[in-house]
Amino acid sequence: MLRYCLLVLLPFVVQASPYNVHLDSYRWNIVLGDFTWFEARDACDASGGRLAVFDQKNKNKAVRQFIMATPELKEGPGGGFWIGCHDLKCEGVFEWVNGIEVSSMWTQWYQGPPTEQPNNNPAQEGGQDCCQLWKKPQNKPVYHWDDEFCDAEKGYVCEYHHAEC
Ligand SMILES: [Ca+2]
Ligand SMILES: [Ca+2]
Repeated sequence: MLRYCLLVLLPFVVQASPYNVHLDSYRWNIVLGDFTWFEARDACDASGGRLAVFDQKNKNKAVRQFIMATPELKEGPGGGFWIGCHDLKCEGVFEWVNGIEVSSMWTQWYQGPPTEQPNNNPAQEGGQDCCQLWKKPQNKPVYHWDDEFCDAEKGYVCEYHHAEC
């Protein structure tokens, strides 16, 4: 019977990333690999979560510190990790995937909001519209936020929220 159950369940066992961060009723799963922002968003949605929404300092800090303390993540591909914000709807107006405007909450952009950075020129073809925790500065990265080309390939951070009972 046990063998039968295992055989039935086997196709449903998915490879989960071992990099998990817990804080209060939140869990974040950090995935290494080469994914566009859209692929990352869809993967998080399909697994019952969403790309990370770091609208509070303590949530952001827990994940950043975990990445900074984990060599495999620091050496991962893509120079950063996708998180759940973008300015795809309106250039320069970033919003989280839950629809909240980024500038209305706590923020931690790398060296100021992207609109003040020269590499966010909206006239540039396919401007930078998707958010990452950026591996900057290279020698001692702090993983603050940056806008990046959405079709760049890197890992990502999924967020799961469990209702407390
Ligand atoms: Ca943009
Ligand atoms: Ca940028």
